[in-house]
Amino acid sequence: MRYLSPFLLIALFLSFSCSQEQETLNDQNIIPLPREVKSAKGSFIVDASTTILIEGRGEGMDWMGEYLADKIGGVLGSEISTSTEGGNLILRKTQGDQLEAYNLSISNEEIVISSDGEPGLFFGIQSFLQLLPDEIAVQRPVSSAITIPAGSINDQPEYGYRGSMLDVARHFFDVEDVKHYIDVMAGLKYNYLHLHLSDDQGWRIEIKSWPKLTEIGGSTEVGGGEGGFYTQEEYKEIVAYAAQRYITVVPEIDMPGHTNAALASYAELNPGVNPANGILDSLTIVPLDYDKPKVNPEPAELYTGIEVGFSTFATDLDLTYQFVDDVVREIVEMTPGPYFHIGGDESHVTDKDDYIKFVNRAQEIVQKYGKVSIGWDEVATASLLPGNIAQFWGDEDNAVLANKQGNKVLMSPAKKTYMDMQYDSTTQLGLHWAAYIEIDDAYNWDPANYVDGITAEDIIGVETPLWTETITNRADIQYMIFPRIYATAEVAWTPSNQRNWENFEGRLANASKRWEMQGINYYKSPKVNW
Ligand code: TNX
Repeated sequence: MRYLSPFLLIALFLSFSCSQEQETLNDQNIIPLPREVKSAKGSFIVDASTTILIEGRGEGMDWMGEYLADKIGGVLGSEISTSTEGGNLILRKTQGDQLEAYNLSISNEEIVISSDGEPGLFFGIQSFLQLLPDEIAVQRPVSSAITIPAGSINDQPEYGYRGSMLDVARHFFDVEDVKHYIDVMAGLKYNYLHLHLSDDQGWRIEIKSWPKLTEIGGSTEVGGGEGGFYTQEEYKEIVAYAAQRYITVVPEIDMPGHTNAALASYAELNPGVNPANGILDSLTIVPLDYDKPKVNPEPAELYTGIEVGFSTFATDLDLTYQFVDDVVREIVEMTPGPYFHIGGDESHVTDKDDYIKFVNRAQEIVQKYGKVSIGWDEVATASLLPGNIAQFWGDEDNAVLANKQGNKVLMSPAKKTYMDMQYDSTTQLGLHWAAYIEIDDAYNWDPANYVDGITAEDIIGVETPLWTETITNRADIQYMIFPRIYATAEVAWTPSNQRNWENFEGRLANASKRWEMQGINYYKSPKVNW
């Protein structure tokens, strides 16, 4: 008989005394809620003899098998093996084009997770992991035999784009923090990570042809801290870590506004001194007067405050477009996903015609390098190229404008999805210019009827951004996203006629047991019976 360590014995005892194993298969531990969960007679016992069978070839299949074996091994307290010949926990890649849909079926003899695509298999694994004991969250051995009630889950997402944005420009977060963020997203079946890589306060991605962007522009952040940036190697590491979890990175370079960090790095990108008033235009709210000759542009000063809307590129300079071309080219070379985000928000000191001219040219550059542009909803005031996306955050007219041009909308209403918004008036972190967003507010809305005239067909999906003017470390990130990132995951995945706040609230309380074990700094909303 295998030697049982005292630790494992205690763990076994605890598992009997506070067993959380389910009697029948149900959805009470699964977020986002699956389409269909059916229970059946019987159960499957996962133990050291369980073998993962990998059926069907594909780039990520072996990794996925190991990932699952690792997680299960952690709660069993013993390793389990993977095989391509035989086994009773089957990862089955099937023929077809439903790459995100999956089926999970549990009988006395076997468990089968099947999908036409690797993403679907990965999502099936996430649902399966949520059926296992909570100790899975910390890889703590709990029982040498785990009973899973028989039944089946049939599932597929409502929207193809389920994203979250992390602002690494206002405060910089290192690679490990980003990986932590990715892990949270992966568990909730998100598939796009939007990285806000530049803003007035910082430039966070190495561009080899313009090295001062990070040398100078990356040297500080809101509040005057030391800032930071990702080398190209680090960025590739983030992209690869995300890709392994079936998450596609969407890089954003915000322009022509929100560009002070670039303007501080290179004098020649500045509009220059406006002779009309003698003021450095990029630091004023005075509209530029392009008819007047520019004199001696000076670099902007680094900026560590949180006001927005004071900076702009010189939209009439050829050099500006050479710069945009270089930046887009270098980032595209490292970005396998289909999208490049050009920002375009709050360019309050760019003349309207200049703004349109700039957005049109930026889109062409992105298209030249083979990517589809996404821009904040203001870009719909320019001429969107076919297929480009407007990310709705506040102005409904802009969403409608995009729709009229035949372009799709990505839904990020600030009043529902902005995780930097405070929960209520007592929240210490965050802002509240758009709204206070309690967990039920983040849950109770429907992307398909939020904006008049924009329906499900007009939408590619939903994204929940975390802006970080007030967020300085990982604990802060956790406080703002737990639990709201769970709510938006379900808004994006589960059809709205299946969603129900009371039911979600119960599942959220169940999920919090894992956060407690992991030491996650979550917001204990009074709306939830934790
Ligand atoms: C608005 S929403 C912004 C960001 C800020 C955020 C703070 C959008 C496209 N722009 O620059 O960080 O509000 O909540």
